[in-house]
Amino acid sequence: TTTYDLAIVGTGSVGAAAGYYASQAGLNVLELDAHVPPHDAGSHHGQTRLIRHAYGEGDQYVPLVLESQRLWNELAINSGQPIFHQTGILTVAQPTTPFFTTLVHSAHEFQLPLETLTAPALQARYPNWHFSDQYQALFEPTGGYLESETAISAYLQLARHAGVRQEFNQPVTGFQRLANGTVEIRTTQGTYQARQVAITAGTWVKELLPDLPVQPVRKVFSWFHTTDQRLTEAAGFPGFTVELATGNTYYGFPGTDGTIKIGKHNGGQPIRNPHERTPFGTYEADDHEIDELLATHLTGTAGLDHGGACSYDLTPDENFIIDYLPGTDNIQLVTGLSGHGFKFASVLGQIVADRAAHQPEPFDLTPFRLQRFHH
Ligand code: PYC
Repeated sequence: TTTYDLAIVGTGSVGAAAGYYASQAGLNVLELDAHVPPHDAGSHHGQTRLIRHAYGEGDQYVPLVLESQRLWNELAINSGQPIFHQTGILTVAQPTTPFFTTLVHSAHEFQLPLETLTAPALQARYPNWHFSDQYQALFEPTGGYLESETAISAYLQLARHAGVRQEFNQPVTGFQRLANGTVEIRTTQGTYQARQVAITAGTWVKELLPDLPVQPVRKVFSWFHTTDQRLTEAAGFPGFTVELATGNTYYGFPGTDGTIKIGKHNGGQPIRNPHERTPFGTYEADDHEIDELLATHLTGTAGLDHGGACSYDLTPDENFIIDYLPGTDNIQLVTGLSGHGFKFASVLGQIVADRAAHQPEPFDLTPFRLQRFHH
């Protein structure tokens, strides 16, 4: 039987990128997934994901996201697909909040373009936004959004052409390290062997590694009707994140095709398995997730069109886990992306591929080690 250089367990956002970059590094790669990606059982569906460069979650993310952006642009060229839309990103919050101050700090630290707008200046530029003077806005012209499913399809197609073996609709049921270090992976349909493994199973990683400090959470997002041209991508309405004084945080995208997609970043329902991730509408609250934002701060929408259900894999500090499985040097783990990971999928895939190919590591990944939870 073949012993693969790298087997990927979970070929979603990070896995699809990892498989492609590993193939480019000359590795013999096996991609596994429980479904046929792109699909809606993970955390990559719903068409779009924001990409922000100045980063309210911490400076440690900026070198990663800048490389990620470079790789997305390269993927757009190599695939001929519209992966990235440079719409800019607007962040609205009270200027004393940690997210706001960290974002401003990261922009200074890495010399990223960032414009500050008072609440009246924000409304003058984007008349649909309404905030009192306790809020300020930050506009980052270089950010925007990614077409998430398009990007995954592009990676999978390029990987397939490069000779990567893709075994989809094949849930992984377990794995073990053999005496010689090779890893044996069992699926519902067979057994495979690989010298290195990357576990990029997203929300469902605990089905393989139940002890990880990762909490799956059901999340919904919604598309609202709009006929207001000012909310559209064509008119220059940017992607956005908003942190209200109530503590609720929202995000959204410029309108396209008569709808605008908006979600709530905090909250959601903790879940234990895929069955508990029920479709949009099964909770009363689903239809009202965005009420607060639309009632007071954003005008121009005209009722809910439809919604979707997705999931986050939250760590206790909402920072990523990028590491090796404890006690191993050939089983990589990328998980706990905590609802802000998609934008990094390209660089995380590159990191997995570099590690598997024993290439030097250009990033400081110590903030993302699993060990931080064991003090
Ligand atoms: O990281 O910008 C983000 C984001 C938006 C929605 C969920 N995460």
